[in-house]
Amino acid sequence: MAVTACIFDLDGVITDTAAYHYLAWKQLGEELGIEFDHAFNETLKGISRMDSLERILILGEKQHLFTEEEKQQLAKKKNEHYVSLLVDMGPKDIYPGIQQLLDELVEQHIHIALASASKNAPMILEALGLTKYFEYIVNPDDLTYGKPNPEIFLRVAQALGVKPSECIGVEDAQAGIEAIKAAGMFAVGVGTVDILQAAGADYVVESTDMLELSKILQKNNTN
Ligand code: B16
Ligand code: MG
Repeated sequence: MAVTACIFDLDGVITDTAAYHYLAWKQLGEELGIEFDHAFNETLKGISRMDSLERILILGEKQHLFTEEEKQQLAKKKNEHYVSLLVDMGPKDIYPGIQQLLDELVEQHIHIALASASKNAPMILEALGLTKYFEYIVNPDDLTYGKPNPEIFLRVAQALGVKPSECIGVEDAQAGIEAIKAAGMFAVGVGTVDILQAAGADYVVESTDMLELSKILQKNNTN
């Protein structure tokens, strides 16, 4: 099957914002008396801001202690802290191999789009100097469901006017891989092989410097 589009996740695929999300959630958790570790943080990857907050409150059995408005305020506070941690972000923070992959996709006339759950995604792409590559960026405010629902990936295919079966999705999170597969796309995982394969990834590399377009297309062909 010919590949006409490559759809990227942002956090954990293009750059390492996951570490900053962790710091900001951890601090908010401490203020609320809820402690969590890296393993719990893994379950927040790819999950929207409000859903992440809900998961943290549930962990601390405090989900019923706040009104919807108070939860919005807590999420706002976390986001302000998170954004403040991104001040020095620039092209140096692009993960290895990503710029080359984007250039190869352009050369091969394959559409490039972004399916990130992050409302900060346009600002982050701009800081990285990568906005020009992206033909379409999903606005998470326009979505009803979060990953692992396929809506975000299907929205991209629809916007680009391509068939899901002709799309490749690149993700670091379990929820993201599940979303790509539920959308009927070829899923490339970046991260721990066992975890991402169990989530349904068709091809997994341990780090972004191992992402080679020719290899991905070859794996997609033999799939
Ligand atoms: P924001 P992705 C996701 O981005 C992150 O993985 C997740 O940790 C975060 O909560 C979510 O974006 C929302 O981000 O608070 O910036 O709107 O992995 O889908 O690119
Ligand atoms: Mg991610």
